[in-house]
Amino acid sequence: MDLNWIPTCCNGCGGQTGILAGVKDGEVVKIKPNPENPIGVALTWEEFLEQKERGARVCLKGVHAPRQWSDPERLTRPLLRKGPRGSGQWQPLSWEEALELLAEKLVGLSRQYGPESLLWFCEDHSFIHIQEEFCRAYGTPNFLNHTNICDAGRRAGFSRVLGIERPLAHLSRARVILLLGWNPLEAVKWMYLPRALEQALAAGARLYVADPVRSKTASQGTWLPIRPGMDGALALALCHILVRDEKYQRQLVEHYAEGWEEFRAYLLDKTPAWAAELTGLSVEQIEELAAELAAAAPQVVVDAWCGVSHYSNGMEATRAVACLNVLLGNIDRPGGLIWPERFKLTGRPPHPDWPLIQSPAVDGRGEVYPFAHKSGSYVAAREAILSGQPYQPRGAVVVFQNLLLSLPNVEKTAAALKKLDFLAVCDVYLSETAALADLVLPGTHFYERYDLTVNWTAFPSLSLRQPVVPPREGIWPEYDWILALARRLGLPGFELSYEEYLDWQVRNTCGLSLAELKARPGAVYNQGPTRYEKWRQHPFPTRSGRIELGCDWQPPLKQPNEGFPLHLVNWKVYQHTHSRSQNNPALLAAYGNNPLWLHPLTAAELGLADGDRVRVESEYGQVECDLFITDGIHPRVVGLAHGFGHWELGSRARGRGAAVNRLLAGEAEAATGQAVLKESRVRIKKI
Ligand SMILES: Nc1nc2c(c(=O)[nH]1)N[C@H]1C(S)=C(S)[C@@H](COP(=O)(O)OP(=O)(O)OC[C@H]3O[C@@H](n4cnc5c(=O)[nH]c(N)nc54)[C@H](O)[C@@H]3O)O[C@H]1N2
Ligand SMILES: Nc1nc2c(c(=O)[nH]1)N[C@H]1C(S)=C(S)[C@@H](COP(=O)(O)OP(=O)(O)OC[C@H]3O[C@@H](n4cnc5c(=O)[nH]c(N)nc54)[C@H](O)[C@@H]3O)O[C@H]1N2
Ligand code: SF4
Ligand SMILES: [Mo]
Repeated sequence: MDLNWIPTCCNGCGGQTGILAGVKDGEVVKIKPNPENPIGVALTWEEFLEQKERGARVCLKGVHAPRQWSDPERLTRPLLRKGPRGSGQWQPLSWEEALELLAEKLVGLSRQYGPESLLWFCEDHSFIHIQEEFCRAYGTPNFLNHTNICDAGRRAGFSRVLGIERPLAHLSRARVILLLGWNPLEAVKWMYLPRALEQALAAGARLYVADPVRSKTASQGTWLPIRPGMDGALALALCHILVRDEKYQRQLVEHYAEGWEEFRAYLLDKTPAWAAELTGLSVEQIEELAAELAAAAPQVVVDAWCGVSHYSNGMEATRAVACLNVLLGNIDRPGGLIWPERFKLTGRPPHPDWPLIQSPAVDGRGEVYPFAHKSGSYVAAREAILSGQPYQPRGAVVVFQNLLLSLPNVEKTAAALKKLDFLAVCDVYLSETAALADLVLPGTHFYERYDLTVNWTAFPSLSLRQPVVPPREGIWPEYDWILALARRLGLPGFELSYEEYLDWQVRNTCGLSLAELKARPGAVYNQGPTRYEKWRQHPFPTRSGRIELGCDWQPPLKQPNEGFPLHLVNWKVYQHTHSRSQNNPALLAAYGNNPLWLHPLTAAELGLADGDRVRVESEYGQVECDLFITDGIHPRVVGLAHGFGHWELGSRARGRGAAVNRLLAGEAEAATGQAVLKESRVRIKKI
């Protein structure tokens, strides 16, 4: 078939993989990887140049995204609620009417309660600058984005030690790899990762994966079935052994770090026996791991993602992992943890006529949560709606977020959203969150709009998402209605069209114009080389300018008890993205339900068999699911994939599987406000 191949970036998840969209007669027929974009190729400049001839990769969700674009169940026009919230009665509106209503509501909120009574929630990549600027011009400090339900705890843990929010694991060149609560072969954050791990293994690297579940990544190496929430103990015991045996790498510790003596003292009682008791791993396993890491250092990676940071002790556990990497001497070294150099994407400079925002944010960022990410805290904002403290939020705009299924404790989220005077939601589908709105705005599919992406690679790289087809009839790109709303409200600084705005951003980021970026191969601008050991020239971006060693780890708050004797964990599956992909028929055919995983020994104890229907109960809610008996899970742990249990979104998504967030307490991690998304205890009963 004669297709027109247009370079753009996938947004099936936050990975932003470079793709070429094959378009014919206004239809996205097929997609293939874009080898000019490093995300599907390699982390470092040298490997990117060497490997792009071999092609790039996309994942299954990216391959099947055209099915979501063409889904007849997508929203195509603004909807106004009729009848009670959530009753499912809607009246279609024109965009003119919808924007008039939205403008009237926002003016009303601001006049009656002050602009800070408006909360704005959005995703963390897509057209977020313009949304943040809208909030600044309107006068609310309550701009929040989803980083704080994603990796805010991880960022804070690494940042406190290294000043670097997101060091990147150089897996391909590592000789020993220890992954804690990270499953990059399924929850593929960046499409270069699976290839990098394959390369490391082919070159003889040893892989250890600590996870209560034998994930696909764990099955490629030595699985360490750790007790949930105990990763910090493992990392600290590894530090203890390195110090005890004087096997740590000295250069960074002795010449670039603060807090060494205190940290050393802190480690004294973090013995392998102490960690074995907590983690359920053996002293021998821990000693072996330390010896392997020490022997291969500094060409080693220890990295931790959501399986560690989605706990009440997640920030401190990540901090322990960061300190361990320092002792292994791998910071910004080949085969270690790389300090990424990236382009800095900024919106326009602040507008002189925007108001000075006096009110503090409602979610305690920087105060109650001293190490909060600038994305705020959704969980704390939800608490503020429910409690009216420190002040009462009255309205919310939610763009590209499904708060009902993504936040821990579904009931609480529903109660909070129902309490608002006004809720507007912009989504591709009538999601669970949209279903509770007063006003629903149809969102674009990512084939239908622009965006700029600063890539998570070890060299500056900027890529363009561009419309490969026009928005479906009746849909406005999100940025266009945000600009139109700002103009309607008379807010200064929103005169440019979005293309002009983007042109400004591209020029200020890399010096090219938007047209020049579009014309580049793959619509990408890469600037090598990768530079290592940048700490030789530059201070670490911490307060002291040095590495700051230190940790204050405790076991997680929620331990199983008599009433709720099992841990419940959850994870992402390869075939789906969070709660957004479950109406895609091709992905449902690949993975259509999320059974509860249970170990055969525990099943025998409880008299349960594979395929049984069970009720899972926590202190906060209950769900029903089918059992999947497997020895790929720790015997004291049960687990569910995240993203299922829809009661809205679309006819194919509805009624499949269980929503794990119904079972979670809905707390925030104490230092960062990060949502605690994996720590839970339950009991199960046959029904
Ligand atoms: N297919 C797919 N890919 C994705 C996404 C997606 O939705 N779908 N989302 C993207 C996003 S936004 C992110 S942030 C990344 C996240 O990527 P990951 O962090 O890899 O994602 P998760 O599956 O949430 O968690 C990883 C592992 O932690 C384990 N785990 C749970 N509790 C514990 C524990 O106490 N200790 C340890 N050691 N492990 C534990 C889980 O069993 C799981 O295997 O994935 C990205 N990639
Ligand atoms: N229990 C538990 N909860 C978790 C996690 C977990 O591992 N366990 N993972 C957490 C993590 S890491 C993350 S990042 C968050 C993600 O949480 P969210 O950011 O809320 O992501 P989704 O759940 O996919 O919801 C996105 C919504 O946006 C809509 N949408 C998709 N594309 C577009 C678009 O282009 N335009 C518009 N306007 N709308 C669009 C979708 O239909 C969907 O309703 O979830 C967190 N929640
Ligand atoms: S990982 Fe898959 S879904 Fe996510 S951006 Fe890349 S290709 Fe798209
Ligand atoms: Mo995430």
